[in-house]
Amino acid sequence: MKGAEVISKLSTILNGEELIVSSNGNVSRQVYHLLQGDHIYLRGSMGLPVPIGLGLALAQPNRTVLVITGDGNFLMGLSAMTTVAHVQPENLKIIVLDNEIYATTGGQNTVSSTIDYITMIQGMGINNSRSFDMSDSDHLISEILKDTTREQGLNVLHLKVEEDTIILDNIPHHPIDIKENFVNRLL
Ligand SMILES: Cc1ncc(C[n+]2csc(CCOP(=O)(O)OP(=O)(O)O)c2C)c(N)n1
Ligand SMILES: [Mg+2]
Repeated sequence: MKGAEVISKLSTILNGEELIVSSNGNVSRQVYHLLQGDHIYLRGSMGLPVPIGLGLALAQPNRTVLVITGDGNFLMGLSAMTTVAHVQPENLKIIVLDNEIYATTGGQNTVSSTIDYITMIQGMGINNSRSFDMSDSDHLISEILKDTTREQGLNVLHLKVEEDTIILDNIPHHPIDIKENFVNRLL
């Protein structure tokens, strides 16, 4: 299963009220096309989906904040996970789509293949984290995604996914317009 297929499944599970922060590159482009809505689609700013998701979750405690991030982005912003673990925002859910590469920029390897994500995340103090290898099996993806997005409390879902072969074009909106549309949604 590829990251795009996971995101496509999410479209049948989310209720439309969630505030989504998607990582720059192909992931935000996939979220833009497959989930739609006035969400935060990062462009250029690699490593920031978790820090932005953390701030948003604290500022909007009554909304579910869903971070959808590639592995390269997650690892680049890893230090923010220590703050997430410390603060434990109840309304924050993080999905890591781990294809073990920087797919957007040509498929260079990330260091994901040698990282035990769950040990690392638990070591920070986040108990509610799960990992599934979707690269050779679909497992029960709908159930897994329902659990992650609807369960009470902070949780992190790490999914090994197959390499995306289709790299989408840039989102046809300026970052300022993306931000304004998102902010208007909160008013
Ligand atoms: C600081 C910084 N370094 C590099 C880039 C170029 N860049 C854009 S997307 C991307 C890859 C992101 O990888 P990942 O989060 O794993 O997503 P994938 O492309 O695999 O879907 C890179 C290296 C950037 N935008 N900013
Ligand atoms: Mg990746």
